Amino acid sequence: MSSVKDKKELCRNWNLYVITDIGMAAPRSYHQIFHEILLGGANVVQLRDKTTPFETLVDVGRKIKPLCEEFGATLIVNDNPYLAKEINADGVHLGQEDMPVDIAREIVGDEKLIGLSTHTKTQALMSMLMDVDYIGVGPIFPTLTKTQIYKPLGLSMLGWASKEIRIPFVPIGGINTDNICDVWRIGKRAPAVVSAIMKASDLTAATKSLINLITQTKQELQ
Ligand code: 3NM
Repeated sequence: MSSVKDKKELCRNWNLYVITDIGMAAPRSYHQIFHEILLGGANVVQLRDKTTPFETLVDVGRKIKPLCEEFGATLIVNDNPYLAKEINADGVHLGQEDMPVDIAREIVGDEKLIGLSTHTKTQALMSMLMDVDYIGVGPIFPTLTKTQIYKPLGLSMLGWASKEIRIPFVPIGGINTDNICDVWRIGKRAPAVVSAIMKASDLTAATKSLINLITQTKQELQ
């Protein structure tokens, strides 16, 4: 990746942003989890783990990075720009309470993606003034995956974001097979999911079925 334009283009080509959770997907190893979702066709995957020690995550990252490359998928690391740098991930995703974007940028450099979670219209608008490549917009629906201090935003937020937000964005929070078509119809952006895939018995099949629903919805809108 070289220019800002290339990075934006990459984000715009994402089909389904799958965030991993080793607890939910137990007893699988990280390698198994990533392999299954990459086989399902997701072209952006996130390593999200708030408890495993840094050194262990470095080992994990060094194994999954070549796998993501083999499948041509973008690898994002949650929270920690040092981990993103150490394993040469494609980017880091920050929360509102994490390290400021400018400091993360100094650590990861210009070539990597920086994503930022936003939970209000103000945060989403402010992100356009920051050095971020994409934002998360959520939670759209109630979710049990993350302890939320923010109220669900609802689908109307996505209608607003698709008009007002001029950088790539990813709808997130409570998205599953029941609502992913509405999310695409209104947001027209690849959504991010955790439990809809991590809690499935077959991660590959669950990934394929969400991608198929998005593809069908896109075709209906053409
Ligand atoms: N971030 P699920 S909601 C990691 O609102 C995360 O920024 C959110 O999990 C945000 O797909 C969320 O299982 C959890 O609802 C999404």
